[in-house]
Amino acid sequence: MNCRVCDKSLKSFMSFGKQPIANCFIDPGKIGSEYFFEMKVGVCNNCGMFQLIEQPLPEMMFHEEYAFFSQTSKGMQIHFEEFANFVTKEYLSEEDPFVVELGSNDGIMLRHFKNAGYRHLGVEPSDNVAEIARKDGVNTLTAFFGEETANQIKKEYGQADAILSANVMCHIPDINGIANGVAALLKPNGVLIFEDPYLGDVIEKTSYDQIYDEHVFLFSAISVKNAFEPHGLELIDVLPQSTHGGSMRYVLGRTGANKVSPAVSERLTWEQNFGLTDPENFESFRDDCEQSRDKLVALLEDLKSKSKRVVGYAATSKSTTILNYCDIGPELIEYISDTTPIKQGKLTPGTHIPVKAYEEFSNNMPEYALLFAWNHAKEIFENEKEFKEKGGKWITFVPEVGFIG
Ligand code: JHZ
Ligand code: ZN
Repeated sequence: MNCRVCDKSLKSFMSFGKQPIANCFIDPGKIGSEYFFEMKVGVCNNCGMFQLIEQPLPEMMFHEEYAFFSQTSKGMQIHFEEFANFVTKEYLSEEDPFVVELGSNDGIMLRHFKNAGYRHLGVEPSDNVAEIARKDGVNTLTAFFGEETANQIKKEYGQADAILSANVMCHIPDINGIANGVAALLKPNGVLIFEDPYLGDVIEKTSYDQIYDEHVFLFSAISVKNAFEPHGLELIDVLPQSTHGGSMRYVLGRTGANKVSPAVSERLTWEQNFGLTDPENFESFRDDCEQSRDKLVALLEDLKSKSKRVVGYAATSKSTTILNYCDIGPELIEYISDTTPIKQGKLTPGTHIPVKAYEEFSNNMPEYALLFAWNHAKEIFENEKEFKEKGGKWITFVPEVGFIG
């Protein structure tokens, strides 16, 4: 296997075992037809990119039945309004700007540009979520983004002032194709701004559930700089975000066209000192993952031996890695409640725990709830005061396995 970015040889430092498609919730009648792949990960010795060794084909993950809708969380709605304001204030000073978003999902961010009257275009491969955006008046093209799409957009709309993406860039294996597309589509003074879960947070918090089929990469400032520099794109700012358990927003422009914020060199130095891209340090990350897994299974088995009722809260994409790596099924977790209708009545990928509507949880509260959406803990604890008042206990596994809230 060679690195997807720089083509140098790549070694795996650990495997999370057989994993299914993280968002492929299955009909109870269709057990037996699931696709699995061995989820091994590695870090490139040359460019520092953390990546999956094997990733299922994009069409298997993103299609007209994609189960993740960005608007399900209030916190994320607020976050994307702030993101849009940040872009407008800092980077849209030219007249009649054109904003493009890659992987615009249901239009959670672009609608703010639409509302402000800006020319905009979303590029989204999953047609069901794209349709929601279109119904909302957000101009959306159903397509995967690459050099070809970039050139089509340029022909039809002209070059872009800002190309944005949130929790999308780390999903796309052909990062060089994306970078070429961006280089073709961006105005001379345009910017590429994207954010994704940050490798530094994943390592520090042992939040290994950020690793699943869709996340082919986990970025750091070092690896982003190395990936985009050969395409004439320079890292000009980095801004840490609290979303998804710790993310990083990267701002890039054409090389030499912008002032580079001191935050860039500060972050690069921090990552170097931390050893964020040193393959040796991943041996200890592997040990941390194994310990976390063993503790979580021990805790759930202990509760089971005491005949306690344990349910899961939120059938997140991340939970697929936890459940399959830890081999946790319906014998340890009665069901998982989730607010997304398309997931309800189905079974979790690979481990077949029933997914039920939120009302199942609120109408008959369990003694323990395993918080799979730990990244939304603040919002959830505020909404679930009654669960605590009734003596309910939250279980988490980030940054440590134990009880919280
Ligand atoms: P949440 C998604 O990951 C998918 P996920 C994607 N691949 C990605 O990169 C990241 O986002 C960034 C449910 N829920 O946001 C709704 C409740 O039931 O952690 C959703 O099914 N009750 C694009 O899936 C799921 O959680 C609640 O109160 O790990 C979303 O989980 C809340 C807040 C959520 O993302
Ligand atoms: Zn590499």
